Amino acid sequence: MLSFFRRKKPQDAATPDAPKTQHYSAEELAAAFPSAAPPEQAPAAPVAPPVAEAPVPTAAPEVVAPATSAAQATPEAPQETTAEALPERVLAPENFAAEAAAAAAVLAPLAPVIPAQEPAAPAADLPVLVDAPPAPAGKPGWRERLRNSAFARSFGGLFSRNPKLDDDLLDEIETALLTADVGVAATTELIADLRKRMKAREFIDANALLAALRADLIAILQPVSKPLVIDRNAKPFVVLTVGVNGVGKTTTIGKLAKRFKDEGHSLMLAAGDTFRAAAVAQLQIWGERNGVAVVAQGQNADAASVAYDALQAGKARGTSVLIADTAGRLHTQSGLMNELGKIRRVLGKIDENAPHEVLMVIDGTTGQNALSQLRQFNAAVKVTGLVVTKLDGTAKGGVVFALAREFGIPIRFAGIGERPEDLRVFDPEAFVDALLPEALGA
Ligand SMILES: Nc1nc2c(ncn2[C@@H]2O[C@H](COP(=O)(O)OP(=O)(O)OP(=O)(O)O)[C@@H](O)[C@H]2O)c(=O)[nH]1
Ligand SMILES: [Mg+2]
Repeated sequence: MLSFFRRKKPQDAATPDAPKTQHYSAEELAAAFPSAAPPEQAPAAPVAPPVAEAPVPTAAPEVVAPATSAAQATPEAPQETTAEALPERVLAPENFAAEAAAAAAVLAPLAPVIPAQEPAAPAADLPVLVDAPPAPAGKPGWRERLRNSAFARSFGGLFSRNPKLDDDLLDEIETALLTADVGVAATTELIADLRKRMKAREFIDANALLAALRADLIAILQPVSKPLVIDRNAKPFVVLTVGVNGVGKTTTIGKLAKRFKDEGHSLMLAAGDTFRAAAVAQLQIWGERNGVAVVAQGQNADAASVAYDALQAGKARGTSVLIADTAGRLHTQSGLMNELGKIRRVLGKIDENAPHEVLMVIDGTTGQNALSQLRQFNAAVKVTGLVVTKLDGTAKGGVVFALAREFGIPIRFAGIGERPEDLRVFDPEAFVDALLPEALGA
């Protein structure tokens, strides 16, 4: 079975305002990532005068096709790929070369096509295949992946140490919630509710109190449990991904691409992280794996221009979903935050409803800082949905409750591992069940 991708960790990420200009040759890339063939360049389109309304018509995008034989092209028969169907090596749909040529033709009038850049990426930036199975479906998968969370660990021996219904038990629960990053406001409310009900003798034992806490936690998350619905009339439905460095934006795009393809959507990706050549290469590899066209202009291109070109191409082709990547940026850097506003405005010139979803990716290990991240991104670009990643491993998990309570922004997906199948539609019951199993009170 094929699977997925690990790369540098957030703490390794360079500061977003420092230009990242490291280049690698195709040979270095091939050595670092043997299963990914270098992307083919779409046929060069003729040079045409720039279009007046194009926001920043610098260089035309290249639509990068996965390495697939043009002779095998069957344009009208998109191939569905599932994880089970994927062989060990990179796959692409048979019709890809024809699709890429069609996209190149659409993009031709926009501006000159720049020569193909060799995918230049440090090995650490590329998704690496690792041999690990996806988490099982449903609640068992969530339990398996979240069992090491700080939340689950702080509650581990709590009920066996405090089997009696008393203030000590409540104090311990309060400390555990705060330690797990649930936040002061939500914790205070939860404890006040439990205390009131305990005094009213509503609980016959500690187990009953645990059941009430689980229900209260689920109730905090229910209002934000609103799955992302693709409007099939949008053509394309534009998803703009944003977030600070290294949170999992590009990986999430790769996982979403597989999900949307499996659901029968036609897709296009826009390589809007133009800070690093490696970021473009990383997205291209995800594109190859999923057989999805990637619109790119290479490193240092204007991100808004890439997004604009991609949306124009997607519209012309009748693509159903366009997902745009952006460079990671610190929420405290106002210049970079303003750039996101520009991307949003430029997309709106083509489709006033675009982007239809501004998906902010948040690293579940971040803790309370996630709140100020979301506050700033929301102010800059109006976030409409969240993805909380890296909830597997040692994430505290509690910040999800704090985010839900303070912002009420829908949590669309949760990342509970690195395989495409490990991006789960957010499920409050499965999440709370994994953090705080019923059996703890037994
Ligand atoms: N364990 C785990 N790792 C994840 C998850 N999502 C992403 N990652 C890892 O997080 C690392 C960073 O992921 P990227 O997708 O490159 O992050 P990014 O936000 O695009 O990073 P920049 O473009 O540098 O801002 C990679 O090693 C991913 O494999 C997840 O849900 N669980
Ligand atoms: Mg990225």
